[in-house]
Amino acid sequence: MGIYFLLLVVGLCWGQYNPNTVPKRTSIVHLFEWRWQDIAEECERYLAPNGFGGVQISPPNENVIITDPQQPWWERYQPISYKICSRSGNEEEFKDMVKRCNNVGVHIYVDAVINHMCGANAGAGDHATCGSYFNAKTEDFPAVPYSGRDFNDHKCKSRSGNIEDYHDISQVRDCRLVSLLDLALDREHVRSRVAAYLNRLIGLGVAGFRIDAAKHMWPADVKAILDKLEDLNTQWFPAGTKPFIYQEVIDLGGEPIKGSEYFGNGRVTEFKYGAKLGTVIRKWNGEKMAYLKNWGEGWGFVPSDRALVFVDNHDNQRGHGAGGASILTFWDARLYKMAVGFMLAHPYGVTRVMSSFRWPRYFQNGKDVNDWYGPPSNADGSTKTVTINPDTTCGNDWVCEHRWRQIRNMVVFRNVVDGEPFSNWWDNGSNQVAFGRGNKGFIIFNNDDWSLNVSLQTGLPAGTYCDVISGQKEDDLCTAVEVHVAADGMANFLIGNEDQDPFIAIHVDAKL
Ligand code: QV4
Ligand code: CA
Repeated sequence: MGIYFLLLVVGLCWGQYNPNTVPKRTSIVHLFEWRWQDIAEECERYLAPNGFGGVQISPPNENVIITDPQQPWWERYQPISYKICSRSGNEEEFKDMVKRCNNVGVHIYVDAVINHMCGANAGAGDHATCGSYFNAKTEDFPAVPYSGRDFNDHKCKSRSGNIEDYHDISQVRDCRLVSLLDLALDREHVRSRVAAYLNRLIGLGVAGFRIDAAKHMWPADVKAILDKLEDLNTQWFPAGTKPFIYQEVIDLGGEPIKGSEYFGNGRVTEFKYGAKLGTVIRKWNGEKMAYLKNWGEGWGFVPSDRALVFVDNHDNQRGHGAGGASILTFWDARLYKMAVGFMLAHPYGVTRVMSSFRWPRYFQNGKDVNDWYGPPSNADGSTKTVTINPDTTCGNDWVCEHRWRQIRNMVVFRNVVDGEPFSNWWDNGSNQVAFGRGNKGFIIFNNDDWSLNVSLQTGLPAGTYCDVISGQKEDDLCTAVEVHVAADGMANFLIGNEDQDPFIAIHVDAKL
C-alpha cells in the first residue's frame, strides 16, 4: 500500500522527465521532415524491430508557405494555425502514424512551436499549408483565432521590436525572435488555445513534446500551459502518465538565461554536449578523448536526469542555432559515427539520434548559402517518399543515419546496458579510451594517429563476443571482429588508426 502510494506520487510528480518509451527502448530518433506515411512504415519495418523508443517529428501544424527561397525547411517554424496540416501530411495520415507506431511500441514526440506565429513580413492571404487566411501585419490568425492583443508588442522594449540583446532577459522573452510574431503567453486566451492544440495531440496518442524556443518564453508561462495538459491516452499508456517534456533552451554559458530555470517543467536540451563532443573528437583546442573520463555533469552540463542530448540537430547541422563549427554531422561520417557511438554508450541523458536529408551544401565566405534547402521534393513541391535500397540504406537523398549499421547497433547497445553503471574506464592519456557498462557491455575507441593494442578489464562474462561496429552477430555467425573475454574479464583489443571505424563495441546480446 505504502509503496504503491509512493510510486503513484513519484509518477505524478516526475512524469514529464520520463520519455515514456517502452521498457528497454531508450533512444529517440528525429525523422526530420519525413512524411507521416513514411514514419508509420518506418516504425513497423525498422524502428520497432531495432529497439528505437520513439520519433521526434517535424511540426505537424499549419505553417506559412514561403516562396523566396522556395519552401525552405524553416517555414515549418512559422505557424498559421493549429490545424494538423503540413508538408508531412494531413490529420488522417497523422492519426494513422501515431496509431501504427504506438501499436508497435514506438512513441511520437511532437515539435511544438508555441512561442510565436509567422514572421512579421509573411504578408496576408491564404498562402499557408491548409489554405487558412491570415494577416501578419494586423496579426490576425482567424483559424486559431488570434488577433493583435494576443501578441507581445506592448511588452517588448527593444527599438526594432526584435530581440537585439541576449543579455536582456525580458527582450529575449517578450520581443520577436528573428521577427516572428511573439505570442502573449501570459494571456488566458493564448494559453488555452495552445493547450487545446497540445491536448488534441495527446488525445491522438502522442507521448510528449519538444518545446521549441523555450528560452523565449517565461518558465512560468510554459508551466501554466503544461498544467492544462491531460494525461496520455490510456489506449497505449498507463493511466496517469504525463507527457514527456523537453524544452529547447540553448545555454552554452555566457547568457543570463539558464537551462536550470526550466527544470520544473521537464528536461532541457543540453547544447554543450554536441559542441564539446565535436571539439574533442576533432581534437580541436587541445582536447583529447582522455578528458572524457568525467563526461557529463563533470563538464558543467545539467544533471543527467534533466538532459536531452544529441550530437547534432536540424539547426546546428547546417549552421543555424548554436554549437558552431565543431558540431559533427553525417557530412563528417567517420568522426560522426564515433561521436554517436560514444553518446549511445555513455549513461548520461536521454539520447536523440538525428536522421537528415542531403542538400547541396555550398560554402561562400564560410557560410553555407544553401542552408535553407527543404527536404527532397517533387516538381509540385510535395516531399519525396523515403525509399529503401536493397542494402537497407535510404534513397531519394534521405540520409537515414539511424539506419547506419554502427549507429543502429549502438542504439541496441544502449538498450542492452540500460541501468548499468559507467565502469572500467581506461585511457592512454591521449585519444585511446575505453569504458564498460557494468557486466553488460564494453566499448573502446582509437582516435589517435597510431594503432592500439591493449589488454583491458571489460567486466564482461567470459566468452567470444561479436563487435557490433565492424559487423554484427547474425544467427550464430559473426560478420565482424571477434573479441575473446577470458575468465577474469580481460580481453585484448587491436584497432588500427586507419580502420574504417576505429572503435569496437561488444555487449552480452552479441555473445556467440
Ligand atoms: C529575417 C531576419 C530578421 C528580420 C526578418 C524580416 O533574420 O532579423 O527581421 O528576416 O525580414 C527565418 C529566416 C530568418 C527570418 C525569419 C523571419 O531564417 O532570416 O528573419 O525566418 O522571416 C528556424 C530557422 C530560422 C527561421 C525560423 C522561422 O532556424 O532561421 O527564421 O525557423 O522560419 C536561437 C533560438 C532557438 C532557435 C535558433 C535557431 O534561441 O530557439 O535560434 N531554434 C528553434 C528551432 C529553429 C527555429 C526556431 C527556433 C524558431 O530549432 O529551427 O528557427 O521557431 O538560438
Ligand atoms: Ca516570446
